[in-house]
Amino acid sequence: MRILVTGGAGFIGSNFIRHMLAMHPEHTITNLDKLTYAGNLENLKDVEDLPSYAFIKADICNNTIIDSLEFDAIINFAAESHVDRSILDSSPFLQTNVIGTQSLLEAAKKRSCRMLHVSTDEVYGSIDWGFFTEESPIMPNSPYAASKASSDLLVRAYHETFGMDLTITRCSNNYGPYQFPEKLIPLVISSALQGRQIPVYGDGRNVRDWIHVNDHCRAIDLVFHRARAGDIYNIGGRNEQMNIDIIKSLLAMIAEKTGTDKETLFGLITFVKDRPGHDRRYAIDPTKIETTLGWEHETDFDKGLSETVDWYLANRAWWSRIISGEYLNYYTSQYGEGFGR
Ligand code: NAD
Ligand code: TDX
Repeated sequence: MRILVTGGAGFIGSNFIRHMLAMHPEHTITNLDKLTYAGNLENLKDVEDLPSYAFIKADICNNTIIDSLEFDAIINFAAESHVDRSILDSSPFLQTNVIGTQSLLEAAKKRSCRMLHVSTDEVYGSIDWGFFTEESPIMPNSPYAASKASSDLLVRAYHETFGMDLTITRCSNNYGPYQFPEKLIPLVISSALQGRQIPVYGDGRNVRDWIHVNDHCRAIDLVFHRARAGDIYNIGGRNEQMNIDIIKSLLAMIAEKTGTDKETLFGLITFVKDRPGHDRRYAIDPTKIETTLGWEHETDFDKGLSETVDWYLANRAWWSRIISGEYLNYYTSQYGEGFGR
C-alpha cells in the first residue's frame, strides 16, 4: 500500500514512520509535512535514504498538491499540537486542524481511500473521576482541543454521509524521543540540563495519563490495518501521574545520571500562574482496543521515563539546535532552497 502520512516530521509522526518502515516493508510511505516550527526532518535522518520513503514539503490545506499525489491511504498526524500556543493564537489551529482535515477528507473521498485520523483524549475535556470511553461526550476546553474535536466531528460526518472508510484514534499524553521541547517532559529535561527554571502551572497537581510513543505507534498500526470503517479507538497507558510527581522523578533521575546535586535541581521548580482553562485530569479507558484488537501498552513508565532522559542526554545536539533555532536550516541544507513545492 502507498500510504500518505501527514505531519510525519513531528514527534509522533516521525516515530510512527520509523515503526512502519521497520515493521511493514510491504508499504511505501510518503511523508507530507509543512515543516512548521514543530516539524524537523532531523527526526528522520536515519530513514531518509530508504527507497520506501519519500518526503514532500506541503500544507495539508493545499488540495492542488494533494490531488497531484498517488496514494492508497492517509494517516493524518498533521496538526498544531500545543495547548499554550492555541491560547495565544487559535487561528493556525483552526486552519490546519479543521480546514486541513477537511481537505484530506476530500482527497480521500475522490480516491475512495481509507483514512486514519489521529486525535487526542483532550476532545473529551476534563474528568474528575472515572475514565473516558469512546462514548464519552466531546467537551473540549482549550482552542486546541476544540479544533481537534471539530476535526473528529468532520471525520464522523464524512463517514456517515459518504460511507467512507474512516477511523479515529484518541490517545493520551505521549512521551519519548524526538518530542519538541515545549511539551512538559522534554521541557523539564532540557531546562534542568541548562540550569533554567522549570515552570509548574497552578498547583502542579493536574493529572495526565502518560503513554510511551512506541506503544501509541503500535496501536495506530493495528487500528490502521484492522479497524472497521467508522471505528473510534481510545489509546491510553493506564498510567495516571500528577505533573509535580513527574517533574520530581525526572529531576531525581537527572541528578543521579549526571552527578548533579539533587537539591540544586529541585530548586529550579517554579510555580507560576495557571494555564487558562487548564484541564484537571485526563484518564483514558483503553478496554476497547485491548479486547477487540489485542493491543496493550508495553512500556513500564519508570523505565520509559529513564530511557527518555537517557535519550535527551545522548541527543543534546538535537534539542540544542531546536532551542537555538538552527534546526530550521536542516531542510535547506539537505534539499536546497528549490526542493518541494
Ligand atoms: P508535533 O507538533 O510534534 O508535530 C506536528 C507536525 O505536523 C509537524 O511536523 C508540523 O510541521 C506538521 N504540520 C503542522 N501543520 C501542518 C500543515 N498545515 N500541513 C502539513 N503539516 C503540518 O505534534 P505531535 O505531538 O507529534 O502530534 C501529532 C498528532 O497526534 C497531532 O494530531 C496531535 O493532535 C495528536 N496527539 C498528540 C499527543 C501528544 O501527547 N503529543 C497525544 C494525542 C494525540
Ligand atoms: O511548562 C509547563 N508547565 C506545566 O505545568 C508545561 C509546558 C506544561 N505544564 C503542565 C500542563 C499540563 O497539565 O503539564 C501538563 C502537560 O502539558 P503539555 O506537555 O503542554 O501537554 P497537554 O496540555 O497535556 O497536551 C498534550 O497531550 C495531549 C499534547 O501537547 C497534546 O498535543 C495532546 O493532544
